[in-house]
Amino acid sequence: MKRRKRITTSLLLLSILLMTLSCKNQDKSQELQDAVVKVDYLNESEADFDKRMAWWRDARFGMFIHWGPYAVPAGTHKGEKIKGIGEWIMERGKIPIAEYENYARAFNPVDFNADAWAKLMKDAGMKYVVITSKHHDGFALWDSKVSSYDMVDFTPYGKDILKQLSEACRTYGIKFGTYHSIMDWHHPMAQGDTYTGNRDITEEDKIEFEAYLEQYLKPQVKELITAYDTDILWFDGEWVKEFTHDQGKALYQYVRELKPDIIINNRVDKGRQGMQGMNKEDADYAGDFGTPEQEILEQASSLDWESCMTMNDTWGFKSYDHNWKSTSTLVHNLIDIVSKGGNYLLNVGPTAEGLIPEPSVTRLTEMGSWLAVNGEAIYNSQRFQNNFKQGESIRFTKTKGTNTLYAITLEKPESVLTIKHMVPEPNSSIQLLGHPGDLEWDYNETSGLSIHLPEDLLSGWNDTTYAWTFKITGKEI
Ligand code: JFZ
Repeated sequence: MKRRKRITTSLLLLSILLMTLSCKNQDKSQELQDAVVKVDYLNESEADFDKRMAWWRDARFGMFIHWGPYAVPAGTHKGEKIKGIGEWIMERGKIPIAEYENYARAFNPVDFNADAWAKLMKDAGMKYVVITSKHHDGFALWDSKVSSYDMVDFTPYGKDILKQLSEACRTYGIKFGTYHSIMDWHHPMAQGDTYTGNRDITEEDKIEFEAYLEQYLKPQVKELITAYDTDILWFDGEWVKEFTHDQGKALYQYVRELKPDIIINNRVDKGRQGMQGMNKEDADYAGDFGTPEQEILEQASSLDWESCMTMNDTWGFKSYDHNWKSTSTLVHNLIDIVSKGGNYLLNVGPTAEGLIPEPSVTRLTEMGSWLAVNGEAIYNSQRFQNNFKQGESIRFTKTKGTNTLYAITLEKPESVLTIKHMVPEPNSSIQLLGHPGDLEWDYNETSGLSIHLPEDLLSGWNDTTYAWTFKITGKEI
């Protein structure tokens, strides 16, 4: 009896031991499996991050496109001019969903020509594009399988915009990105039908919103990646109360799992600091670059950032907004941004017919002409470590990993241009880009570098000069 008990006990102990062992092994193999498929994209090494961001950092200049059914009313609803930015007309004009849908039903951009748009980007010297796949109004510009509120199923036009544009962009060597709104004024589970911006939300709202993220937003985002291979996901509308920091991090992880080398802006997560939201230093905050809106950082930043800006006062087309910035201002903005280490995402708002407004085309073409001559100071460049500028009218850049330096003057210089913050190599030649021949120069420690500009050269400065780029071999100080 005793012995029996002992055997039973030993057997029991043995089986427990075996069970724990096999359990342990199962844990191990599960752990291994997780390690293979589950990469923690929120804690990426700096080397991996640099590699992924490389093309974007070199690109410097991109086109933002705000386009959707809001181009149809173009700022006027029922004969009334609606205040504010054009793509917000549904909210600002308190237009009910069913009534707004009529604008979508009338959206028929027969003049849309993807090739012409991509060619314009190329001619403007732009290297990438970010187009509204879905803005806050919830309308999809592509043939979505999880929604019929889209370009193909809902409009008389019936063709897929993102398909045409992504293909044309690839033909012209333009990287293709998509703006996607988390807030949705059309989807009932995102409380679109009751959206007011400020109302209190209930537990039920939160549960519904979570379901909207899982069943609608994520599947749509997946389509953007699998069907159009989008290179950038530019999220927005993350400020709605239903959306949480944890959901933001999960969305970032989800997108990276679908396309590991994709680039995602910081509006994917909640908690962006104001317009600038330069939170990358915070490891708990998802997003690859900051997105100051309608402004340029005051100082240079070592974080990645992109200024998005309109050319007039609206993102989406408004027929009566004629407040266009001059080409000179736009070129100066680009130079200022690049000297501080950022990118410029410049917006166009096409018409309901599918045309990019003529004032935008003119300015972009003029910027392209300036870049065709001066682009080597912009693309593939790096900011100066110490001083990005001298006074208000001189900016510096340098070609990555070289001793090629650029001083860009935003105003017509005097006959002697004095430059501090750099020491030329004794045998450096100095040129003004776009002009043949070398310029005379001298250098001493107290007064710095003096470049002598002949009178015939100076008299060549006119209204369409915008800025002059001087190329120097040397080092920054
Ligand atoms: C958002 C959109 O609401 C707007 O329609 C447009 O698409 C723009 C590019 O982005 O607008 C914002 C986003 C962020 C702030 C303000 C407006 N912000 O940080 O204060």
